[in-house]
Amino acid sequence: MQIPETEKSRQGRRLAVSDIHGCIHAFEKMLEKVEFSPEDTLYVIGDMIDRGPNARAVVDLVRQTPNMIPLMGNHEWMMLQYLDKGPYKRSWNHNGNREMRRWLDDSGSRHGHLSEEVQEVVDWVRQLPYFIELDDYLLIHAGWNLPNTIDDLERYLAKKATLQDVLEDQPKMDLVWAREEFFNYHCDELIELLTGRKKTVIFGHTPTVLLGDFGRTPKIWHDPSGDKINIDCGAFYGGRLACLDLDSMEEYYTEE
Ligand SMILES: [Mn+2]
Repeated sequence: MQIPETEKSRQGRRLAVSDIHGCIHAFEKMLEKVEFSPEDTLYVIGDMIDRGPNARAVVDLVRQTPNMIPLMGNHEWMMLQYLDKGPYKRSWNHNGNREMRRWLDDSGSRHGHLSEEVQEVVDWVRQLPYFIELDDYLLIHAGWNLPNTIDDLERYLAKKATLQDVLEDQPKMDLVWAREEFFNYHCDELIELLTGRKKTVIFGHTPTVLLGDFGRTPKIWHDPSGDKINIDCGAFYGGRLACLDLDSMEEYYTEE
C-alpha cells in the first residue's frame, strides 16, 4: 500500500507503535502520554493480538479510531492460517493465542461459520496491508529476505520495478516473520535505487533487547547505518511499549 503524502498537507504528527500484543493499558497510557489527537496519524505496525491481557480491546480500539492505520503482523497472519486451515494452521497455538482462539471457537470457527460480529473483525484483519510506503519511510512488521532481493537487484532494475513491486514479490510469510535475514543487512542502497530517495524502514517483531545492549530498559533500536529502526521494545515481555514520532524522532515509552 502506498500513501502519497506530497500532495496532501500534513497537519498532525505521524506516530508509530508495534507489537502491542494485547497490552491495552500500556496502549491507552501511550495515547494519553503523546496526547494523541484526531489530526495525528498512528501507524500500528502489526501484532496487536496474543500474549497480553486484552487483545480484543486493542483490536476494538484500533478499529474504532479512523486515524489509526494498522498493518499485518505474524500473529494476525497466524490467526488467518488457523481459520483458513493453512499449512501453518497450528503455529498459532504455540504463540499465546488463548484469548483470540477461544473467541473464534466460541463463535463457531471450528464448524466453519462465525457470528456476524466476529466475521467483521476477521474480514478487517484479512485486509490489513503487509507494508506501507510513505515518502520517507517504509513501515513493515518484520522485513523481508534482504539477501535474496539484493541478489536480484539487477533483474529488478532492468524491469524498472518499484519498491512496492519488489515487496509484493516476496513471500507474505517473510514480511511478517523475517529476522536475521533482514536486520543484519543494509537495505538503504536497494531502497534508494528503487525509489530514487532515502527511506528508513520502521519495523518491530524482534524485541530490541535482542539487538542492542539496553540492560533492563529496552529502547528503540537504530541500525548503526541509519537504514532501519526497530520499535518493538517488548511490551509484553516485561519491557515497554514504544512510540516513535516519525517527524521529530521523539521517543515515548509506557509499561503495561
Ligand atoms: Mn511479530
